[in-house]
Amino acid sequence: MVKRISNQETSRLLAEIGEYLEMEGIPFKPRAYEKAAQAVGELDKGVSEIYEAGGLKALEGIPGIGASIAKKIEELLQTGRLKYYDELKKKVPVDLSGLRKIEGLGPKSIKKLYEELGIKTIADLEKAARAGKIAKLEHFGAKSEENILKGLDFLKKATGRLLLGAVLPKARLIEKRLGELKEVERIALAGSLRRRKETIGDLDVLVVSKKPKPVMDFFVSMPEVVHISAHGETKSAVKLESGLDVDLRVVPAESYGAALNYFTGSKDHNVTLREMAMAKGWKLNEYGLFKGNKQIAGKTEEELYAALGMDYIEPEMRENTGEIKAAKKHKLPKLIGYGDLLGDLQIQTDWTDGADSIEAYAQAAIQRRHKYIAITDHTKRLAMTGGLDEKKIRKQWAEIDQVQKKIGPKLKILKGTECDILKDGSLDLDDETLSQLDVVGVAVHSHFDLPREEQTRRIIRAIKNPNVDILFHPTGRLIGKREAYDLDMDAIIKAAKETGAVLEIDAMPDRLDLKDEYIRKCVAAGVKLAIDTDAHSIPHLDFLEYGIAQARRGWAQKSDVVNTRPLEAFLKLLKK
Ligand code: DGT
Ligand code: CA
Ligand code: CA
Ligand code: ZN
Repeated sequence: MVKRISNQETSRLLAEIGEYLEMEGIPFKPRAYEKAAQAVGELDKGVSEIYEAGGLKALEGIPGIGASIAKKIEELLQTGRLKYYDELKKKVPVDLSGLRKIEGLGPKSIKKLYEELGIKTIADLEKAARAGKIAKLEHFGAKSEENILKGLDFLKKATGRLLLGAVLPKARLIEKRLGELKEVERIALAGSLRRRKETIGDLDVLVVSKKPKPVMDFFVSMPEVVHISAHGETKSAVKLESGLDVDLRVVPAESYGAALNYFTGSKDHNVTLREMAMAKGWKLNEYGLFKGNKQIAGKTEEELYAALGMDYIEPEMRENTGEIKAAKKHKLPKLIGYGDLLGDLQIQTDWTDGADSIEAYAQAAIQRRHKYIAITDHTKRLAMTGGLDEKKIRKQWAEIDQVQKKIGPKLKILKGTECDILKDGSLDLDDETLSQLDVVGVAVHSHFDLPREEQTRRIIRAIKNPNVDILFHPTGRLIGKREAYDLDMDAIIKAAKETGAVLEIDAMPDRLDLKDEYIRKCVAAGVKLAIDTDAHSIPHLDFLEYGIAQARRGWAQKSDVVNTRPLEAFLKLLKK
């Protein structure tokens, strides 16, 4: 009997093993477990199903999982336990996944805090930090204590919302499953997910059905449901093991558009629409648009917007930030489309902290119909990633040329870098080297806490370098983990305009940096944008979608984004 252990749980155990091994100071192995954890987390099938169908061999066949880790997963699936994990955990019995949520608190610090102060949980950590005990520890100090307190504050504010990138794949799975039921006539994912907000409070699903009972019964008995909070004929609500709450509502076919509009939101957008209807003497609610008792629109959203005298508004724009006015005047931008990108411009390979080789990325990019990719490994200051220096990057160029020759003209592999911006705004590679690259990206990875003016000056100095093309993850935020560094974004955008530097929309689900508000400022200022994935492994190449969603939330059009252009035109847009 194979135990039903979820991918999420498996992935968490593997990740924790990696972290325990890191505490012990064991080389290489932690990285293998980390990679395996990530691989399992990104599977679209269940590990238990994979194992059931193909045994140990099938587990070994998962990219990123070697023979010995496959055996561990097998033990877990057969016995429901993992002895190796239990033994490691006995030595440092802490709530590792909880403590790891504090930005900057790595496995080694966690071990030390346990050994010195007996800290096992977030609550213990907070108590010790508030009592000033951490500041007194060797290798910690007042600064670390302050950072821990900041991290604790952040965690409190951030709980309860999940990243779009964590929710969307699960939402689509539910949509597919429910959509296959014969009783379901139509299905739609609504709410903040449909607006592609960067974090999701709960998932709202709508269904049109004449026989809702079997649909609801199926919904509440899905395997990942851990709690049923409502189970009715028109509304059910469940909690999934990922922590995601899902509401399912059954609506009548003639109200589908009105219901979809209502439950897509945002609430502020709805309120403004309803006021417009009222001003005409009509009534708008989730059942339709009504003149007296007569429904005049509501079967589709298009019909609803038309009846209210405006153009259709894409869900990503429905935040009541001017879109309704623009729709009335027929002045909405035509947003960049989900299929409009021709290449990816930020990829880390196994030359530094990426998991895959240049060739493997190239093949994967061809499969995804990209026309070009830029290889952008880290530079030497980021020593823990094995960052490249002037000599080593030239060796990489030779490999790129070799792979290019092998794969032919289907895909152009551009030579790039994610060059570190040093504390004073100078760069981590010499100009001679930078000038020979196709795509120079620059990024801040250190000194996050400089005063606003100094940080702004630092970044502006970097993008003024004539060799620099793109500023990567411009504000450095990690959603739910770390605030953006203190920056004058208006000044950065102005400098980008003056120098022709491109600003990145980093599609990594926990970055989505720039955020929508800044994207709109760039669009208004005529600063060009790049959307790329910041891939550290091949599955990350699929994150482009999140970057495009963010661009659409920032009202960006195809022409605002450099990598919608064919190669030649794209290269011409860069500074050099
Ligand atoms: P979330 O779940 O926090 O990420 O954000 P939403 O936008 O999905 O919000 P949610 O789930 O509370 O409600 C789904 C939609 O239902 C929301 O976008 C608009 C609509 N809605 C909810 N409450 C109200 C309300 O009081 N008035 C109006 N007009 N619409 C509402
Ligand atoms: Ca919601
Ligand atoms: Ca909801
Ligand atoms: Zn990296």
